[in-house]
Amino acid sequence: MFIEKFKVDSPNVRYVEEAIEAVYHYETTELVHENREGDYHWVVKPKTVRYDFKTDTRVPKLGVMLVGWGGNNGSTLTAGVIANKEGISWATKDKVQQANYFGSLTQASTIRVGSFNGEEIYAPFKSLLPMVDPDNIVFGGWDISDMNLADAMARAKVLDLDLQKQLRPYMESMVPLPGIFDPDFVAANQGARANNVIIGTKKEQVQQIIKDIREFKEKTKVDKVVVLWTANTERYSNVVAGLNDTVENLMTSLEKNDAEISPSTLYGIACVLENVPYINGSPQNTFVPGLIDLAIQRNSLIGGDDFKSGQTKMKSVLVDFLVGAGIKPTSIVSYNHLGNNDGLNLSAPQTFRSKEISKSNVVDDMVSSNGILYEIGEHPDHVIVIKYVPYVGDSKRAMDEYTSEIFMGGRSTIVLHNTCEDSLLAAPIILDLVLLAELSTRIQLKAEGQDKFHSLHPVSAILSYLTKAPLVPPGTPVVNALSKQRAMLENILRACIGLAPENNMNLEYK
Ligand code: NAI
Ligand code: DG6
Repeated sequence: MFIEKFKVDSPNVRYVEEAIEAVYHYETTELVHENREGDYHWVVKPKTVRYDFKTDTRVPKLGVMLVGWGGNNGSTLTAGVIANKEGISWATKDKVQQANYFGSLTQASTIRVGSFNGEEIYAPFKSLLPMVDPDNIVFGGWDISDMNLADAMARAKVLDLDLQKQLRPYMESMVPLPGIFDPDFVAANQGARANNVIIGTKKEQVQQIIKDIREFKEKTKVDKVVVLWTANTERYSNVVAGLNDTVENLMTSLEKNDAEISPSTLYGIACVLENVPYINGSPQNTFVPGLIDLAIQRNSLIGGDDFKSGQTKMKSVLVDFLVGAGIKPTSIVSYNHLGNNDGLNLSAPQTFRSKEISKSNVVDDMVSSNGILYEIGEHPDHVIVIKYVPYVGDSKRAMDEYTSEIFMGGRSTIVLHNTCEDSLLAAPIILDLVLLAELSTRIQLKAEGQDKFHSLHPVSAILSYLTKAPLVPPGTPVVNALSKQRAMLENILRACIGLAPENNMNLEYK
C-alpha cells in the first residue's frame, strides 16, 4: 500500500517551529585486536552512540546554476522540469505521454515505513523530510556556447518533437552566461562551440563567477543557490606540491594565473568562497587537495564526482550481487558507443582517461570486501572502451561482459546490452543531486559528548548513490555498492526523524 505522507509519533522526536528535532541511538561496532594469552584475537564490541539531529524545515526558494547549461543534460533537465511543472503531455508514435520524473530517487522512488494489518506500507522518498519542490526551482547557469535553451534542446535531439514545440516558448529567453573556457583541458574539437567565454586572468574569471552568482540571486530572488558542473569532461589536472596541494598554494597559484588550474576548479573556488554548494557531475579531478581543504575550512558543501547513470549503476549492483553471493568476478569488460557532444569530447585520449578512471574504480570496495574470493591486491581484469559513433546521437549503447569463477572451477559469463538516451538518465540524477545537497545543508547533528550542533561534513558523502567516484572526506571509506549507498542516504534521513534504519528483519512475523 502507498501513502503520500506520514508523521512520526515518538518521545524521541519533536516537530517544533521551523525544525524537526530527533534523538537517535546509533548502533555500531568497535573492533579491537587483543592479545589474549599470547594469541591475537579480533574482538567486536557492539556500541550505542546517542546522536541529536536538528533539521531546518524551512524549504528555500532554490536557484540551480548549471555549468554547461546548454548541453544535452542541462537542456534536458530544464525542459523536463518545465514540462512537469506545466503538466505538459505530448504525442509519441505510441501514446500520449505525460511528463514524469522516472529515474529520480527523490521524486519517483519510495521508502518502506512499516506494515499495517500485515501489509507493507510505502511512502515517497521525498516525504522523509521537507525538500524543495522541483516546480519551485529557478534555473540559470553558464555555457561556452551562447545558444538559447530552446535551440540547445533542439541541438541535443533528445526529446520528442511535439514536446519540444510546446517547450520552446518557455525556453527561448533562457540564455547561458559566458563560461570559463580553457581549450587545454578539453578535446580540441570543443573549440568550435566556444563563442561565449569570460576573458581575463583566472582570478578575474573567479571574480566574474562570484558576481554572476550574486546577480542571479538578486534577480531571481532565490534564497539559496546550488551550482553543478555538467559541462565537458576535462582532462585531469596535475596535482603538484606548491601548485594546488594546499589552500595557500592554490590561492597563490590563482594570483599567479597558473595555467594548470582547470575551469572546473575555478568555478569550485568561486562557489566555496561564496559558500554555495558545488557538485561535479564529470569525472575529472576538479577537487584538488587545496580546493577540498578550502571547502572544509569554509564549511561549504562540495560533492562529486561523475554522475552514476547507467552502465556503472548496473555494475555497482551486479558485482555487489556476485561477490555477495560468493561468486568471483574475474573479468569485466565495458563498451560504450555514443554520438553526442559528450562522446565527441571523450574521443580525445586525455578526456577519455578521466572517464576511464572513474568507470574502473567502481568495484574496488566490493572486491576488497571478500578475502575468501580474492587475495590481497588481486583484482578482476577491468577494461573500459568508449567510441564516438555520431549516428546514434544521445542514444548510448552500453555492452558489458562479466566473467566469473563459480563452483568447482566452472565459469559463468553474463552479457548485458543497454540502449538508452544518456541525458534522460542523467537529468533526474542532477535533480536529485541539487535537491539532496540543499537538504543536507539544513541538517545539523551532534554526537554524545559534543556540546554543539554541527552540519554534516562539507565533503558530501551522502550523495554517493548518485556518483561513480564518490568524493568523501579525507580518510573515510569510499562505498560504491549501490544498495549500501542508498541505505546510507535513506537511513541518515530516517535518523533525522528518529526512525531506525530499515533492517528488513520482519521479526514480528517470525
Ligand atoms: P554536452 O557536451 O552536451 O554538454 C556540455 C556543455 O558544457 C556544452 O554545452 C558545452 O558547450 C558546455 N561547456 C563546456 N565547457 C564549459 C565550461 N568550461 N564552462 C561552461 N560551459 C562549458 O555533454 P552532456 O551530455 O550534457 O554531459 C555533460 C557532462 O556530464 C559530461 O562531462 C559527461 O561526461 C557527464 N556525464 C554525463 C552522463 C550522462 O549520462 N549523460 C553521466 C555521467 C557523466
Ligand atoms: C560514455 O561513456 C559517455 C559517458 O559520459 C557516460 O555516458 C556516462 O559516464 C555514464 O556512464 P555510466 O557508466 O554511469 O552509464
